[in-house]
Amino acid sequence: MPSLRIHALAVALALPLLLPTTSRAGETPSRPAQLTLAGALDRGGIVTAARMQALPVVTSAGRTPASPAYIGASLWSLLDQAGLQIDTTQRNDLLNRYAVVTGADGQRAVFSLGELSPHFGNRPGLVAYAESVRGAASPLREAGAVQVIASGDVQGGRHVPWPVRVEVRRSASTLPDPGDVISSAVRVSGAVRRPGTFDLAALRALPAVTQRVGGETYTGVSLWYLLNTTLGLATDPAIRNHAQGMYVVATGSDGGKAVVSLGEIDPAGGNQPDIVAYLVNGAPIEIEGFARLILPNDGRPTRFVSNLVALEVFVARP
Ligand SMILES: Nc1nc2c(c(=O)[nH]1)N[C@H]1C(S)=C(S)[C@@H](COP(=O)(O)O)O[C@H]1N2
Ligand SMILES: [Mo]
Repeated sequence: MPSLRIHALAVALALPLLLPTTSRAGETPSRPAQLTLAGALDRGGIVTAARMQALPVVTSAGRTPASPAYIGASLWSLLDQAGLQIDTTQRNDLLNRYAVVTGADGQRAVFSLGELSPHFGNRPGLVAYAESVRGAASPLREAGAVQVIASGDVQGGRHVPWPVRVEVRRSASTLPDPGDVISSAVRVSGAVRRPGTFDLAALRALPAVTQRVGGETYTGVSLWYLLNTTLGLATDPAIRNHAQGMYVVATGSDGGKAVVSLGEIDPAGGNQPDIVAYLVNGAPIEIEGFARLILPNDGRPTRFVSNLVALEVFVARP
């Protein structure tokens, strides 16, 4: 609605009051927490008002007409503007990277760059600096001048009040190129309680799910079910929303990798219907190995790791 956009711009113009306008070293912060961009970025550093204002204003509708809509910039645009560093010697290196958002209370939320990128997941996240109730916009007052929200997540999804740091990293997977074979089993390891190796028979023994992507019908096992129910995520119950700070790396037999954040697939988060597929149109996948990762809502199939050999679950380190 146009009125919301005008209000959003008015709030954006008031941003210098909310965010630091300079980033001089040694300056005492006027607020208890500032948002800093760090890691594999050409232009990291403090997120100033000028930086936020340079980005397109986006809004995220509230759950009901009475609940607040959030106003801000997309997390993707903020990171993209800061110059994402990509190793061009690695194929699709962007998809082997993630951003971890840390709140002032230490809470962490992981976003894969694949889910944020408009070319792949196109769920760009929101760095909100204002809210709007029934068309009247005002700066965020509670829980920090900005908040990071996965606007596509369902209730209970990733939401970091008072974010102090967004760090971009390559995944922690160190699996070498396994030798470009036709895969016949996938090893699931890392932060799961019952790590194991699954061949075709083991996958077929789990509940089957079907997803249509483009013109194809894929049959397989829900990635969330496999990790959370079959293997058991090794979450720490003392850490609130611990799974939000975790991610899984799929590796193919040619060394191709893709990161999926657990927040993407958690039914209480992004609720994405991603599967480990072993049939395409009712027939074995074969040439692409015995199994392949399928992310039905990705705009292109680059994360559809074929000849799957490994799924490694990681907790993003602090
Ligand atoms: N293991 C592995 N999987 C991979 C790739 C790869 O190089 N290695 N390429 C990806 C890319 S870039 C694309 S476009 C799709 C192609 O899948 P399709 O042949 O089903 O279209 O596979 C994806 N899966
Ligand atoms: Mo591709």
